[in-house]
Amino acid sequence: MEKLIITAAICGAEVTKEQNPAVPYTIEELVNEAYLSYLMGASIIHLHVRRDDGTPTQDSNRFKLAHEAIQKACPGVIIQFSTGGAVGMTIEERLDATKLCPEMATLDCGSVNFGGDEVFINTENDIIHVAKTLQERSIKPECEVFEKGHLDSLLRLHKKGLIQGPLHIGLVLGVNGGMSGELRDFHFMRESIPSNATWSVAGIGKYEFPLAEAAIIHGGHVRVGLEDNLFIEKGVLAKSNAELVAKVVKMARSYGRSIATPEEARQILRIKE
Ligand code: KMH
Ligand code: ZN
Repeated sequence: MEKLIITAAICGAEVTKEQNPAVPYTIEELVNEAYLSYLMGASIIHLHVRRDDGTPTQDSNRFKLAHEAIQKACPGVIIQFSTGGAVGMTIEERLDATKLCPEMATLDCGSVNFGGDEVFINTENDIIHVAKTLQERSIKPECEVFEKGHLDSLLRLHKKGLIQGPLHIGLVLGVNGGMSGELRDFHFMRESIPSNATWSVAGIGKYEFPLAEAAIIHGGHVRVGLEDNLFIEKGVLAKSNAELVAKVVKMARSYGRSIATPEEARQILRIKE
């Protein structure tokens, strides 16, 4: 089976140090979390940034600091900027950092409730606009889908030529308000992905490791990290992102799947085509 690409989502925009002190805020903390995850086997770093007080920001100056420092600490690693940012940011604010032309960035393929009054808004015009911006800047998108309608929208827009392939799809399952991370739902999503697309799964909260295992078995790729889940096992906080990555590496080895280097990940994702 193809080697496994592990993405480390080290920070996110919603989780806080109050929930888990290992959540990185400062540039130094971000770089440290990225570096240890990379050493452990992550070939992609999914990157959000924060102000030192933890406030999420999409400011390109802040991204520049993190981007350059992570590139220096983790030679060759693929850095994937979030264009999702935090709930409530405008689409232009969310795209600000893409002017730095990172190798990858997310393309969120639909709107979803994020609990309480929070709605993560991605209108069809937003999706088309982000896709066009990424294409103009030669940035490989990871097309994030939180439920089946997002996947259908993505495939429809791809067919119309508005989202460029080769497609790499990130299933994000288990968000409160999105599709659950139950295996039945995972299989429905997986089976709906065209065979010429690559895909990865991020299970939120308790779904992180069951879905990582399912992806390993079924030939997909895996995203883990404190953005998605704060616990290494039920009731035990993860000490670092690297600890979460290490658990996936061990799991992959137990199924005979070896881990892709960043260069192998580029080939699998056809980044250089
Ligand atoms: N923080 C969420 C509102 C992405 O990175 O593109 C959006 C998110 C998705 O995390
Ligand atoms: Zn994210």
